[in-house]
Amino acid sequence: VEASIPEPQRAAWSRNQIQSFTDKDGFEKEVVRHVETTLARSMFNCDESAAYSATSLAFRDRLIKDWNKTQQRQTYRDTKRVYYLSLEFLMGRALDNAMLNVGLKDAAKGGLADLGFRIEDIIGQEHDAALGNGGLGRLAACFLDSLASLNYPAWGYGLRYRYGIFKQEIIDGYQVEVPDYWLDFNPWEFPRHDVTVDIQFFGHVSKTTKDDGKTAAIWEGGEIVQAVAYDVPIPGYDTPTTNNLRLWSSKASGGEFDFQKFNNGDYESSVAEQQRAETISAVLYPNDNLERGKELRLKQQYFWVAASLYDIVRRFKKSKRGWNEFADQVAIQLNDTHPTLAIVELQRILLDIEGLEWDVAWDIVTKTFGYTNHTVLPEALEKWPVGLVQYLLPRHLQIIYDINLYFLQTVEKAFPKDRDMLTRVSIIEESQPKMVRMAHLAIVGSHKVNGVAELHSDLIKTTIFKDFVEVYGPDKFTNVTNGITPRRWLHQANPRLSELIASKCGGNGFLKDLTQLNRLEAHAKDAAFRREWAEIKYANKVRLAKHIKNVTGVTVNPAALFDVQVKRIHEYKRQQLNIFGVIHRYLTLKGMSVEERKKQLPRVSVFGGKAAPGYWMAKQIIHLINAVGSVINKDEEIGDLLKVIFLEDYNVSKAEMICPASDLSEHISTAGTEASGTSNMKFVLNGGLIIGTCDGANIEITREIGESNIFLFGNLAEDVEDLRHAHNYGSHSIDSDLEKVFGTIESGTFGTPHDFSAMIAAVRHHGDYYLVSDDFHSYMETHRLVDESYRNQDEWVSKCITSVARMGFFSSDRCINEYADGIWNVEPLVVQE
Ligand code: OAK
Repeated sequence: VEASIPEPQRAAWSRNQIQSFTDKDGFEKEVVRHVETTLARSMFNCDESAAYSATSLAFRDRLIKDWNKTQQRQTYRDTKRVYYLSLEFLMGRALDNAMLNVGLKDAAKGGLADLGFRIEDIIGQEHDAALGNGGLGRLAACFLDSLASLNYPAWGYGLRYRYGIFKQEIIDGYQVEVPDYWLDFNPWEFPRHDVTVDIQFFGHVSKTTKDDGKTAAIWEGGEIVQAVAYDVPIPGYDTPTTNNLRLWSSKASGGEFDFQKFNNGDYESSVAEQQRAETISAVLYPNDNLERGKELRLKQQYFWVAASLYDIVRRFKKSKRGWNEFADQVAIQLNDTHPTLAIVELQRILLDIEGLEWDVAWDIVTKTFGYTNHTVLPEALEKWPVGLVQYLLPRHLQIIYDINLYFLQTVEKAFPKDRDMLTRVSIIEESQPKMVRMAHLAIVGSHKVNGVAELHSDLIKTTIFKDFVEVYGPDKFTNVTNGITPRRWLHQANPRLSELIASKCGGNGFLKDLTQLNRLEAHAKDAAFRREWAEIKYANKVRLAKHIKNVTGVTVNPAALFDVQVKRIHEYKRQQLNIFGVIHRYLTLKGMSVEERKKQLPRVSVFGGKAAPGYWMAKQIIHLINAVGSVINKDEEIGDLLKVIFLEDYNVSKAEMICPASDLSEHISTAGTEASGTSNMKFVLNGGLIIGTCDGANIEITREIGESNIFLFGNLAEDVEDLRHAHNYGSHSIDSDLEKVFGTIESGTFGTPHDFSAMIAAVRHHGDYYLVSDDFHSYMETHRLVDESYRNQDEWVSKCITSVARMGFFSSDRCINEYADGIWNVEPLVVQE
């Protein structure tokens, strides 16, 4: 609705709107109506799937109203908006979240019970929206939740992949990838066939002389692909603000297929063209912290960025403001370098289409963008061959060269005669072939660059972006430590704990101001409270144990210590260290007398996570975990003392079940490699303790919760370089306990030793880049401390309560407020109901 429609008219419309349900009976009526009309089924054959659909539609109807009003309010008030550009949004399920955020879950629970359903079963029907790989994508989803909950006028922009991250099956201990077709029935998206953008690729650039005698570039020819908008409502918690996530889907321009070709009998090629266009948004690249440089990936990036910018500029132009106000109205955040072409695209729009002068345009561009870096791993830093960019986006390459030229001129002035400096900071890498360095382009085109935890933000300033700190000074670089949404990761995932916390924190206020958790601290020594707390943890473990039994057939004892490592499988995250540690534990148990064994603490080691399909070593790690599990889990001498479980297809909804059930979780990356980590926060918030290295956000978690509440081990980031150097150029002796582990693997205990020889060789013969051997002893010692500590349950539970009480800092609300203040300069839009 346009802002120009007179207020009385609008008020009349809203009075006449159908009222949404507000209680159980109203909800039931809506469900029946949707089953019988929308789904065209009778209530007599309404199964769980139909009940899920109808429940979702009932809540969706409610959301739509808030959503429309939010969009109207934001248009009418026309304040500055934030645009979060992310190639990944790992949303998980929407229904439970919508019910909680709207505040009518109890009504739905009662209504579904009346209709003969259990609400958990209905929630469980939903397919995860898994349009992301891991940390970066899930962070984007938490940010959307916080932006809406805090009433910021904000949009997410992404791609509507037909296939999200693959489903993982474990067959004979190996990962097998199965396509994730998730769009069968998705009530949470709204196709906007009227919101389309034509996106150009290839072609050539010519010059023309304008009326004023100046020359302008014209990008012509090539091919056009159409972007179609699909909108997903993002409800805030306990607020009517419902923001929009806009995902673009690709389609051949000019309709279904080319009728000309069809009529000429060339049916195949007309369909082929359509399919080629649709390929752009077909599949999410399944790599985490790794860039493969595929042409289709670059096409995806430009397609999404160009459609989003067109949309943003179109919205800005409606306000009839001058370009000098653009950066006061628009903040665009780049989630890593994937959307960096947006910088070039905005410069192109301002220069070639709007006719602004270069300097005027560039000033607007740099004031508009902020860039968040999410990794220091060299293999994840994006670079594109100049030739590929030239071929796909000829005009953009020219602009990149100009950006680089002007940038290098300023560097040259500040650092005269320092050729090396110019070579190092250049956006173009003078390699064979030449490459465009996207991180450099992102830094040059943004007014702020941030890392995602203190250590990480310090590291980017002293390593990969060191030269840029010299060029721009330190103020351009800042830190915003990651956070998580307590709505999903506590209230939704762990309702009983959330309720218990609310009973001591004066209600649900902590869900919007997580620092209120500190009111719990006084209760850590209260024995009755600790009992209730422990009872909830136990119940959560029973639930996970049932799931484990269902999917693996293995019985685990819920009284055992649940030791969990779930995240993408990557050598730097060191699942190999964990499984070597498990083998060591097994050997130790095997070496004990029956009497001694009886004194040991039972453990369940739970692993989960996907390996990128092309990451061979990560797949070997999965195989080893499964091979070890199948031997240990059958060993009757060991019984409950040790079980090793690999849970297949780890995803957001499984995380919601796993986090509440862990006693100990592992965040054991080589120091200096994990930018932040966010599951560390989820596990602590759910009353589990951490074993971890001094890496990423573990460091700040330690500072907040206290050193006595976390099990830290291993070498520090500052020592990593020297250790690696020593491995390669000095002597490298392997920890003797680790050698025993290797010996056991090599003896064939876990199947054909050859399968695992590369993993062992990586430590023994190839420089042990991830410092597995260096940290092994300290890791095992620390696990012994964990056992000791867990024996004293009173103390353990008070540690857990104290930790939760001190986790207030790690809310994504705090994080979003820091971005809003320090980078975007935007204010919440207060809702007057
Ligand atoms: C993925 C692709 C390219 C670059 C980085 C990533 C990524 O997922 N990085 C992760 O981002 C998270 C959110 O900031 C961090 O918590 C993780 O430590 C980091 O690995």
